[in-house]
Amino acid sequence: MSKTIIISNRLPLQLQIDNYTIKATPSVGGLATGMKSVHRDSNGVWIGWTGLTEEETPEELVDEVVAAAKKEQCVPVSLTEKDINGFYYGFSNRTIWPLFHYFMEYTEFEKESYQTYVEVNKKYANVVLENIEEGDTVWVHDYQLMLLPELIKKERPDVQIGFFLHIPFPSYEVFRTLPWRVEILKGLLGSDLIGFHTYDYQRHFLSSVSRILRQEVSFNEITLKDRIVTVNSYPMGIDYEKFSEAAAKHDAAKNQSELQRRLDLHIDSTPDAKMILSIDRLDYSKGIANRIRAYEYFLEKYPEFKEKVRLVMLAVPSRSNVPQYQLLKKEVDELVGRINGKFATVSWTPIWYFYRSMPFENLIDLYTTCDVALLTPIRDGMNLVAKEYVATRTDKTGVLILSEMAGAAQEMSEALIINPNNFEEIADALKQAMEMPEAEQIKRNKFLQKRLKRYNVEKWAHDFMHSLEDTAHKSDIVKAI
Ligand code: GDG
Repeated sequence: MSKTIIISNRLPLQLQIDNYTIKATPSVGGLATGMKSVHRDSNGVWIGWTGLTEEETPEELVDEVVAAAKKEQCVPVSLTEKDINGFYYGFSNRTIWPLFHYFMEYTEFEKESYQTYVEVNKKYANVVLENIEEGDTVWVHDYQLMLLPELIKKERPDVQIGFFLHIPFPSYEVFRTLPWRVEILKGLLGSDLIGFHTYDYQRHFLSSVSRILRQEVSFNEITLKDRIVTVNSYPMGIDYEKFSEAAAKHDAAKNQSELQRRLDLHIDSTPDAKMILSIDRLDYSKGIANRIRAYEYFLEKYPEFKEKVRLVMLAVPSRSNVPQYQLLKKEVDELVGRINGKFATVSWTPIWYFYRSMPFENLIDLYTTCDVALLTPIRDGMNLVAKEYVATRTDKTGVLILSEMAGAAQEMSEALIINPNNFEEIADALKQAMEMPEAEQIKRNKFLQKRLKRYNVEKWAHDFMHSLEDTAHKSDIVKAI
């Protein structure tokens, strides 16, 4: 029976060794939840890294690691500390991530880390090739594995390969600065189908292929010697039911939530103040520092809102080995301290700042308790948080303020769309959100929810897989000519 092989940098479960026992915890990210149903329904395997390096895994536990992964239909790729440093913290997160998010000044071009990226992509390829059987379909995910499609295709031209990029694909003028631009494009063209969140990323990619590789591109197809590569956009959805049901349950429990308790206890004795939510990984692409400055500007421009609003900011620790992330942490800590110091009164703290990750229930607590979500990425492939916030608004109230630089903005025009560099616009949107009549909030969210419910993550995965099946027919036609 043929199966689908999913490959991503990390497995959907994280393994840890505690006192010589292996513990598995499920990953919480959008990719993990999104692909769960494809993984479950396709009798498939998921290939990726467990989170444990070879150095952290005692020899006698290696088989147990494999067995723990196998229980969840996963196959681990074994990586060393050096691999992780060069491949993940190096080329993936110091070259590709900043470049593809237009942070040219943060982008490092280091030959050595690129070489590790090549080596590690080969390690993934070897595991894939060991697990492929005739008739299988392969779905590769994200920017850490852009060489993988070509490595697999070379050995197994009979297998259909799909690739999905979860981050933006930059414009040709930015992409062309990469010393390994040809290798990356050729790596991706090993796929039969390449998917992006938006039409713009798709367009940028096609333009790079035609200008850098001088390859003929017509509409959304690239014709190679022996096959056709299809390129299309598939905006990723969320597990709508999971979020809306959790929110309904939360509402019914009339909550003893952490936030509510704090307010009831009058720790901050302005319980009626409106709450503005901000949730992201602590990443420079998410525009967190800008957001705090824009909030400061809002309090200056509209002082009547002092003591009437509060920014609840969850910043989830991320990639803390990369210097830019350490600098950002320092900047955000200082900004929060400065603004709280500047505006706070005995009874009011303008920013509640949490630097940690939270369990799912607390996340739902934040989504359902906050009146406004303020998401201001400088660049963001999609931004699932925006979609999750809307999905949890069971009574349809709540206002989403969203950066036009997030892929999600293209499908969420009923939100208040802002330019994250324009503090004037953000301050005005905040005022508009504070004053928006409930009927208008409900009207906007009704449209948004309808769309999110219809195009959920299962539909997204299904559409991609369906298009991938179609590419097989196209290739048969090319071969026949
Ligand atoms: C990349 C692209 C694209 C966050 N904090 C906690 C937590 N989360 C969950 C959210 C959401 C996910 O993590 C974050 O997804 P985003 O889409 O917002 O951002 P990235 O992590 O940067 O993801 C992005 C995405 O891939 C998918 O293609 O949209 O543009 O950058 O699901 O709920 N979950 C829990 N605790 C937390 O503290 N449980």
